[in-house]
Amino acid sequence: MIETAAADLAVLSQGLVPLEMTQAEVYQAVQDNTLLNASFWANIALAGLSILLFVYMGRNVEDPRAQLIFVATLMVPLVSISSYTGLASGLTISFLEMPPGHALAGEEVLTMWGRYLTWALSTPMILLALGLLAGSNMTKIFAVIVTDIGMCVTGLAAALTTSSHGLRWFWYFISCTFFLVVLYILLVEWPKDAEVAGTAEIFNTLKILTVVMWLGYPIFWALGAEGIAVLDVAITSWAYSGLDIIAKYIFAFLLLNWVASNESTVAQMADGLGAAGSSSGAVPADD
Ligand code: RET
Repeated sequence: MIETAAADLAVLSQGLVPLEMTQAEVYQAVQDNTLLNASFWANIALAGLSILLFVYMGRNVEDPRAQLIFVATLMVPLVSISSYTGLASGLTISFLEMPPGHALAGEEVLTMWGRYLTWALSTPMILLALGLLAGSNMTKIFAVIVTDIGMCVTGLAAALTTSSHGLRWFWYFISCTFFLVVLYILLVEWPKDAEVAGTAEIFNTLKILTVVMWLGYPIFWALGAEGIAVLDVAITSWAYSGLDIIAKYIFAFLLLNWVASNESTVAQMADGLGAAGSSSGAVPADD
């Protein structure tokens, strides 16, 4: 207590402003940046509309597997509305001083760390829905979800590291390695499963949409204020918000629309959910 007060006094006596901003000050900074604020509110509105639409679309779905796809997909706009409310209120934004070597070294950069945190909740739901659609076995669903969470959490670490510029990029590299595993399952494993399950056509459409959109996130991270800073904070935020609109709401609409009109296909799908090691769903022989 006394030490903290002494440290505060030392800071003030040197004429320095303490780095920490109050939540109200961060909120004011967001309010003052109309373009940035709009990138949050556009998504709050779209997430709200998506929730209502998806609940309506799923009202008659009865098959448990189709229902699970609906529940997982519905979680995406639910997490999104919370995520963007956290950003719009300043709760999940911090101003961080960039380390030496960074393009904005010594400056305080607005960091939307809440995005990376909430991706760790929304992206596993997208992957669960896709894995169920492909008729994946449990092992692949588990593997893709844990590596995806690893990607988001290490991406969060990259954004929050202020001690060393090199370590920011090392975290980024680790996150990209996790991402490669996710891409491998999406591009190599699940297409084969979807072929067997009879859902290849819709799966491949959603796979392309997902892979193309998801590749945009690490690119904009690298170009934005947290990376090499060629894009300003509001533009980067709009880039993420735009990707979110396609990767979440449009993706979810296409998936749920297909599931609602092909419920019987989903109900009859051969899958490996009961047998962790196989993709056929066959009961293993006991000899
Ligand atoms: C980061 C930076 C570090 C390297 C990589 C990233 C990838 C992020 C991705 C995010 C996808 C988010 C979605 C959100 C929907 O709610 C963390 C930007 C690889 C792929 C689809």
